Amino acid sequence: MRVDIISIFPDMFTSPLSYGLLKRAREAGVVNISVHDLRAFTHDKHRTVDDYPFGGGPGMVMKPEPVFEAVEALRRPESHVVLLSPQGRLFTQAVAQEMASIENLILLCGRYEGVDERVALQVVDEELSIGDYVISGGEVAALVLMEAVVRLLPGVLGSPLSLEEDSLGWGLLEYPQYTRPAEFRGLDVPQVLLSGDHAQVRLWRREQALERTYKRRPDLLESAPLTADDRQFLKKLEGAVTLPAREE
Ligand code: 6SD
Repeated sequence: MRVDIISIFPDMFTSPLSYGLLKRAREAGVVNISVHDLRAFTHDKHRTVDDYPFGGGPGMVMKPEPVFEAVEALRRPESHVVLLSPQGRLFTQAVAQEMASIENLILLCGRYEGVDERVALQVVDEELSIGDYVISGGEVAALVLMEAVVRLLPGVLGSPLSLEEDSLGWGLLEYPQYTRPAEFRGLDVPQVLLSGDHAQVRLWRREQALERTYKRRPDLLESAPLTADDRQFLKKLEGAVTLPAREE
């Protein structure tokens, strides 16, 4: 996968791309990420990337010319051009899966009050939002997207087992984790985890994941892949809940 990022703050990416999963994936050649300074695509002495909004109002707007030129310089016929913006389609794990099969991604990071609408209309294939909150630019959103997508690329995550476990638990919150010591400040690790009974451990973890999801994010249960046993356990948790039919 090749990713080209266009930003007025290219240095914001240096450190996040140099640690952990993103660093490893880049070193392994699984992903090739290049960050481009939008100002390199200006032609005036001041390297202007913004201007006043037509119609008045507060703040500045990113002017279209540098963005058009940047995308035209970087795009390949098969490139998918994404604008990070609060107006976009919500970026979820399902969208991350979609993105993971794209070969050429161009990520456009907005700043100021946003980009001239003609960019959204003409050069952008889709707008994506990482969530319903406001941040002041697309850079951090682009990094969130890359962390989520790059870990799905073949050869990035370690064992195929962890992928399998992931897909089983997909759509549920994680079960609680413990490590040594077995007792800490009077707090014990649940006995089942010390028992060595792997079937019991598996069952306990599944039920913990279900209970947490039920209590904290009941909305997730609507699309989570649930077994008959899962549904029975949830019914036991609260006799009232009715879950929609499972989709295979
Ligand atoms: C002006 C931006 C770009 C401003 C954003 C994205 C999400 N989910 N919240 N906020 C955002 C992106 C805000 O440039």
